[in-house]
Amino acid sequence: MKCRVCRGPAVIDVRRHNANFCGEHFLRHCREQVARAIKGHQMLEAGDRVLVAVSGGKDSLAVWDILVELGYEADGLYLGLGIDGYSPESERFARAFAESRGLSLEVVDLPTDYGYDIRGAARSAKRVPCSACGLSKRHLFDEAAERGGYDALATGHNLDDEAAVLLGNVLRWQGEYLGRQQPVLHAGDGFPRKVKPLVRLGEREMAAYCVLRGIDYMVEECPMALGNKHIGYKEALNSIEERSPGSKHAFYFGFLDRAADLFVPGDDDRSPIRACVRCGSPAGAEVCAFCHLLERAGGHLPSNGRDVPVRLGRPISEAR
Ligand code: Q46
Ligand code: ZN
Ligand code: ZN
Repeated sequence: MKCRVCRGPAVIDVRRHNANFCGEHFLRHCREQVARAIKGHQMLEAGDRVLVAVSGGKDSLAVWDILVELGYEADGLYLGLGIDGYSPESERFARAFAESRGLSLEVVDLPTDYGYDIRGAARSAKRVPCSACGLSKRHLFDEAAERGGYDALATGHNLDDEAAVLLGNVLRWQGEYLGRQQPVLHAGDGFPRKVKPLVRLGEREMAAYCVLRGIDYMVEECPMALGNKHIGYKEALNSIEERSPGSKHAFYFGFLDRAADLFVPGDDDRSPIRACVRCGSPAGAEVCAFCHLLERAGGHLPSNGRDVPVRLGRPISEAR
């Protein structure tokens, strides 16, 4: 097996591209794919300040590393979910990576800062854990990106993730979700720009990237992921990809090229956005979904010691 670029010994094959790479040229391939995604989907501009949503897993640490390599000013935010046997370990990987690279990482901890954890919130709100988790992450990452004045919020979603989510949405023709399934969502209504720079790279490539870059990451999946539908969709796509390399890429990018626009809501279909009366975040109703979850879970907004709720750092009255 020889590297496509230098004909030296290859360390990885990427069947989707019908190519093998040595370590050096594989890392270059990953950076090029990210740069191409960023340019092709107008995710970022030179000099943008980016907040990276960091979980301690391979994808979020790799995207952070690549963005820094490409010259962006990228800080991390780790959100502790309070899941025993998972959260403390993944936080250690996130912190160790940031320290080893001299990068800035903010840590927000749900139990400490907001008085709830994902299992408890799911139970009291009668939601599945991943739904309570997704809502919390969306709210808190958006909030941190706005508060920090970042140009964009980057997540580590890779091609396998996006293709699996797309399959799930297509199986049930969930138009609203399909309308939001873009590699970039533009800023507006108090929401930050959101970008997914890894959409041109698969899961296996991200694991190889981390190994070659010496990035230690949390290998174990979140225990709540076991048995969720997303994993089933990934397995189904993996078996198709095995027989027909390139299928995931064709499925996802074919959707973006030919169908995604059909599902983007027109201005008349968008619900009006106002400021949540409790936390000031953009909301479709008087109280945002996150504040409802907090209430049900018996949590609280962070306090600055004067019993004034804060948007992590600033009293809410000053935040907006
Ligand atoms: S962290 Fe959260 Fe995932 Fe765990 S509870 Fe579900 S959504 S599985 S990416
Ligand atoms: Zn090479
Ligand atoms: Zn709110």
